[in-house]
Amino acid sequence: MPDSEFHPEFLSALREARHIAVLTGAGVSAESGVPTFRDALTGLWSKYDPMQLATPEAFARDPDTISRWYDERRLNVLKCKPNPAHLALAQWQQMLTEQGRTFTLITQNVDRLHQAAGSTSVIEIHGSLLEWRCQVTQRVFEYRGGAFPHYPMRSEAGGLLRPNVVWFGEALPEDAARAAEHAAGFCDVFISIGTSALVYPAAGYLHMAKASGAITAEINRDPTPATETVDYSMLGRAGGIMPALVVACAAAQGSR
Ligand code: BJW
Repeated sequence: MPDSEFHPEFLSALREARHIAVLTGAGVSAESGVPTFRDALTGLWSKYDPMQLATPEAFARDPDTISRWYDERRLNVLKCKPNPAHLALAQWQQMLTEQGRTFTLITQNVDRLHQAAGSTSVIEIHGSLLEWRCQVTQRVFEYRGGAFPHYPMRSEAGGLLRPNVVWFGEALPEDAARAAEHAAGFCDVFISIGTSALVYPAAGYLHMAKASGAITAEINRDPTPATETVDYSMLGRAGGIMPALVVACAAAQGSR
C-alpha cells in the first residue's frame, strides 16, 4: 500500500498523537501460518466448533480432547516466525518511544509472536498458548518442548494442567484488563488490527477510546462490526499495510 493511499488526516493524527494504542487479533498472525481463531479447525478438528472448545465446560467434560487441541496449536506456533506486521509494530514502538511518545500494544493473540518480533510490555489479554496452569495450585509453567507424552497432563501436585488462556465465560487477567482499559481511555489514536471485533471485552476497547475522544482506525482483511464506527478503515493484509504505515509515519515525522 503506497503512502499516498493513507488518508492524510489519519497520518496527521498519528504525527500529532502523544499516546497511541493498538489492539491486535488473529489476523496479524495469519501470515505467519497461525490459523485465525475462526479458521483454526481443519482436518481432524473440522467437526468441532471453536466456540464450544474454548470453554471451561469443554475442558471439564473432555480434558483429553481439549488438551490435545491446545498442544497441537502450541506445537504449530513454536514453528512460526513473526511476519512483517509483527516486525513493523515492534519497529514503530521503538520509534515512538525514542520520540518520547507512548505506544501500547494490547493483543488477543496467544502465540507470543509480538514478543518474538521485539515488542515489549505487550498486554496479553487472552493469555498464552505456551503456558499451562495447574488447576490445583494455579502455578503457571511455560512449556516450549515437544508434544506432551499423554493427555491430559497433570502437575506434580496432581492437578490437571490447562492451557493458560482465557476461555469464554472467564474473566480476563485483572492487570491486563486494567492496563488495556487505561490505554483505551487515555490514547489519542486507537488502531484495531486483524480482529473480527466480535469478542468482548476486547471489541469494546475501540468504543471506549472513541468515547474518550480518540481517533479510531481499523486494519482488517474483511469488514467487521467496527468498520462503520471507526474514523478510518483500511481493508487489506496487515503484513502489507503495517510496514507501509510505519514508513509513512517515519517520513511524515521526518518532514516536520
Ligand atoms: C486478517 C488477515 C490478515 C485474517 N490481515 N486481517 C458483551 C457482549 C456480548 C458478549 C459478551 C460481552 N461481554 C462478554 C461477552 C461474552 C464473551 C463474548 O465476547 N462472546 C461473543 C462471542 C459474543 N466474552 C467472554 O466470555 C470474555 N469473558 C468475559 O467477558 O468475562 C466476564 C466475566 C467477568 C467476571 C467473572 C467472570 C466472567 C472472555 C473472552 C475470551 C476469548 N478467548 C478466546 C480463546 C483464547 C484461547 C484460544 O485461542 O483458544 O480468544 S476466543 C477467540 O476470539 C480468541 C481470540 O483472541 C478472540 C478474538 O478472535 P480474533 O483475534 O478476532 O480472531 P478471528 O478469527 O475471529 O478473526 C480474525 C480476523 O482477522 C478476521 O476478521 C479476518 O478478516 C482477519 N484477517 N487474515 C488482516 N492477513
